[in-house]
Amino acid sequence: MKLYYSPGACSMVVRMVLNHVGQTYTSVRVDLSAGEQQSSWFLAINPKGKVPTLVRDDGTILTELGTILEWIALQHPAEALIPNDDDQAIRVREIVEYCISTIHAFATTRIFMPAAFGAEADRSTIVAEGQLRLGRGLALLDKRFCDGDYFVGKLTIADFMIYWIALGAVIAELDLPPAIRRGFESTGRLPAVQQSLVEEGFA
Ligand SMILES: N[C@@H](CCC(=O)N[C@@H](CS)C(=O)NCC(=O)O)C(=O)O
Repeated sequence: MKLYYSPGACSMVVRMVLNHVGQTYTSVRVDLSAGEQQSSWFLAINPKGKVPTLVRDDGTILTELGTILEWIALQHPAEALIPNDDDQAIRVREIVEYCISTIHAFATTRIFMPAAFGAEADRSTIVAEGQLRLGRGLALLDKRFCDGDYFVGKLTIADFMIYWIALGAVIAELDLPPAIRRGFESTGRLPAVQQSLVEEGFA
């Protein structure tokens, strides 16, 4: 299995989950800041020009973060990273989707890749809007978080996703609301997360 990634990008969520389930894989860095995602060699692998991109052992390619996370979880049913309970499972999917298509797409991307949202001259306004949206997203997640360490009360793919969103908030020097902080600390203690931070140059 091969993961195309960029350090600290949303591909890190895939790395954390692969490490957690003990999947062996190699990883290939795509330099987003140099625009390598638009290079012909990478577009030949993923015409969308995005990481994460996962090449499975049979050579077929998976794209879209939520889909990749779900596929890894389905390959490792014993880990129950998508709960067996249907209602919990659908809540996990709902939260992963919200993190990707609302918080990541419109908040963290504004903060960390502001050029995608406008001119250099507007950078501070774009980043401020991203911070506002990230704060709102985290507050919404915080209200729905279980009393325990994990979003639905046990570890699922949603926790790795929320960890990555919260890591972005910490890097952006935003305060984490209380339940999100609790989850960030619990998920952050997992060996797979620690290993991923080292592998992506954060520790
Ligand atoms: N819809 C995609 C979005 C992935 C995405 O936005 N990836 C970012 C890194 S976090 C990326 O590759 N950006 C490069 C670009 O947009 O040029 C998914 O869910 O996988």
